[in-house]
Amino acid sequence: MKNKSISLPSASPLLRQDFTFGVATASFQIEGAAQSRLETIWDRFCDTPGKIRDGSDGKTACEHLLHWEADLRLIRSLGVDAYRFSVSWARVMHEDGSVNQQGLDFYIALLDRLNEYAIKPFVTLYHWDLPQYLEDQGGWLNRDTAYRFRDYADCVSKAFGDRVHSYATLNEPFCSAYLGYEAGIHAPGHKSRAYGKQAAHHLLLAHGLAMEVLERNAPDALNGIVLNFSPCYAASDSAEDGEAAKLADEYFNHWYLQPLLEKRYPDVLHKLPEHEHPPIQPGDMEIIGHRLDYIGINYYTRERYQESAGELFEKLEHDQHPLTDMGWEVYPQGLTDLLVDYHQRYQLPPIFITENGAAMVDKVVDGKVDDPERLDYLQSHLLAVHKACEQGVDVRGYFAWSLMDNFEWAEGYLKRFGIVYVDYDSQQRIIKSSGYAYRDFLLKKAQSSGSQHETGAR
Ligand code: IFM
Repeated sequence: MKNKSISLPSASPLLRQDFTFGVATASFQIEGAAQSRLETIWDRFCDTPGKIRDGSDGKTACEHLLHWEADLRLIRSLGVDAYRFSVSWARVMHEDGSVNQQGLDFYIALLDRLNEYAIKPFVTLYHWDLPQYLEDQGGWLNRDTAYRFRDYADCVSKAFGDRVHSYATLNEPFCSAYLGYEAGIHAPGHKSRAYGKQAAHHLLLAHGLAMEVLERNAPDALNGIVLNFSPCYAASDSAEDGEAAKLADEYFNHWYLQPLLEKRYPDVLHKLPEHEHPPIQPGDMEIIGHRLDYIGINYYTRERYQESAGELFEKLEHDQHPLTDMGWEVYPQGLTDLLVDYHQRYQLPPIFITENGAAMVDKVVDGKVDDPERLDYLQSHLLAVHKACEQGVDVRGYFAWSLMDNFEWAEGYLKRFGIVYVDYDSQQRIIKSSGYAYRDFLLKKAQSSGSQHETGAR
């Protein structure tokens, strides 16, 4: 069934006035203007032949640095409550640790304009674009990088003052550590399980150290972290496949969540040889387990696993339809399942869905982009969040990924996630039909919560 609009049951908690709806982006994926910042690991990775599918890079991207004012007007026109974006470490700090004032001023102007528009700024401090000079010193394999991150967080949060509604220390440490240091398909492109676990630990440590700083410098902001999860399902009812799915869940998901909430790594750790264990030093788990105001959850799809001879588990290909243009199964039930599961297992802080969306093949026809599959995706996943709330999960917000088409990492510009289309030749932005539907949904919500407000009804 193709939806033409977005709607939710009338008593849905998502329709409450204080439920935050937003759109999200990240620095390297949209900013461009690479000449006015330091080199990052993604610049270096893009320059390495064969790493990016279309041979592209982030030098220009959406030229957001040039068009940011129009982009903010675009965001305002969508009627969202919040805008989630990331700060480029390489744009705001020099190699010697001093501040790049010009870079910082860009973000301050952006924050001021958002506040003027009454759009809440959700700032991510690290969305994968590590300065290359730090990678040259070992990157996330080097424990010192965690302390450099703390210094960066300190400097930025002091400069931003009270302009920020919410900070996320890291976006998806799983991707930085696993894809970047273990599987080698993201920057910096290392391939070693020991490296993956070492990088993950230093990322989590960086998070904890930054939380201490944020609590001091931005006590009124909501301070937390953004994690990505793909719930793990067993390929069959067999006990062996069930065990494989459980181990995969611990390896890919709980590896990042359990240290934050319970100050320990999951039991699958003991199935790894000693040299692949994280380099935990005394006191680390206390730092990592710092109290969180919220957890951001990014959800796109689920995974299925079966037992494997000689390995902990084996992942199945996505063969259940529909699939997005990334080849990822559209499985909204997975979002409900994971929220309810984590709610039952942990003492969760409030949750924001900080990314959710789909890459689809978009075409401009007569100046318009009709994307019914993306609209269906958004509709079904909002309903999935609603169902989780009905089962007691405390979800406070939802951000569509992404505001606009952008540089999709190893896929270059081949995949389009935006609710706004970007013509990369002219840099023209065209709101897709999913973007209009999101806007209309938010408008209706604002009108009805306005009238509920007047009548005092909920
Ligand atoms: O584009 C990415 C984003 O940077 C992080 N989360 C997943 C998105 C889609 O792959």
